[in-house]
Amino acid sequence: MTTATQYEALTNTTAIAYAKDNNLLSGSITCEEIGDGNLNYVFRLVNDKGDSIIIKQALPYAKVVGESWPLTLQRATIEAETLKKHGEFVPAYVPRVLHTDAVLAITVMEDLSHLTVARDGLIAGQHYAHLAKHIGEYLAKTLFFTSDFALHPFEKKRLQVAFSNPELCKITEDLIFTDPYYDAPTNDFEEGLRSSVEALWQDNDLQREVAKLKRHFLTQAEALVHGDLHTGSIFVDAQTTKVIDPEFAFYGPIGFDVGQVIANFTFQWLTRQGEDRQKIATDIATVWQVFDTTYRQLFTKHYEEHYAKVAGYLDDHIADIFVDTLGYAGAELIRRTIGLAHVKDLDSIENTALRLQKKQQTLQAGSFIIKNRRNISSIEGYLAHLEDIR
Ligand code: SR1
Ligand code: MG
Repeated sequence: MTTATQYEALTNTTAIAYAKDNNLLSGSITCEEIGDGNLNYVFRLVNDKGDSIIIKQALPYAKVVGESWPLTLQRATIEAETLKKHGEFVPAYVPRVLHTDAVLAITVMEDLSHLTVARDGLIAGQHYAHLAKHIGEYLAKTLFFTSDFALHPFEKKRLQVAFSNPELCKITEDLIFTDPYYDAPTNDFEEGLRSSVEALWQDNDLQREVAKLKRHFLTQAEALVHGDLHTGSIFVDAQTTKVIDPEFAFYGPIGFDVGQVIANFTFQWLTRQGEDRQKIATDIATVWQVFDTTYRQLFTKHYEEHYAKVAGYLDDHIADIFVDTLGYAGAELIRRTIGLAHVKDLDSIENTALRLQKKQQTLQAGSFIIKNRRNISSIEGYLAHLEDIR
């Protein structure tokens, strides 16, 4: 094994040398950089026996913007440690971490390239029978078991410090909760949306509610959240679901992860019709129902404090998570339409009039659920409101 003393960005050639030096792969190796995300390099290495690994390397800046946006390398450690921590509770739903290197900001993982990025599969019209159930279970277990309900308070606070992730949180604070709500230079929207966007900037009721969501995001250290749980962070096939990329992980509100998932399924709901749309509606309901049922079971079995048995306490807690979930889902819908980082679900619609219509609907849905989240009491109620979007 070799130990680097200073950071250096890998190339295909040095990635192969790294794998050999660290006994990660032997034989004749080929390597390809396959990363399509906003922040990192992802190298896939294959040897002559067909064995393969992934080497993910954080860059010292945000790839989506360039070297003018420096970014901490510490996020590689956060990502690897989150995969390991979440893997204690849902080993089936996260990739195995094979090796880490804090100096080079490298995480070596099992290769999941036989699976499809869920967003790409869904855009191609696929439907994955187990995806929603798996994600509901992933959410309930990772969030419950890293919360105060499952951990001794000393261990919870130790983890909260270990997973302090201020720079990546700041990106979320700006890109999700602030920039889309004023004329920020990071925003990126089509001219055809300008009047709708300016209406959001003038909507005091909306701004008032987003300010509360931001404060909640900043202050509610409930569980070790993934922090960027969109469908581009999920690999899938008919049987398997794997959640990747938790570099934005930190101790935050439970509803943030659940809301991002619901929003990203909602992009699909908005862009599909008929039976295909109905399948996504069922997925949205399943994510919430499986999360709700599993989280309740875990709470009932594992939470042992005096307040565990207080009638109504668990119901109130779940109701609070649901309200947060809707608020964060609304914020994700809006930022992915007019903020810096978009989603292919909307941007890949070729017909301009249709694309603008879907984006308007997304903004309408996001704004409505943020402002009315406390009056929507069930996931069916959420889906019924989506049906009213014109
Ligand atoms: C500068 S990073 C932009 C976005 O990409 C990541 O995947 C997160 O979603 C972040 O908000
Ligand atoms: Mg990511």
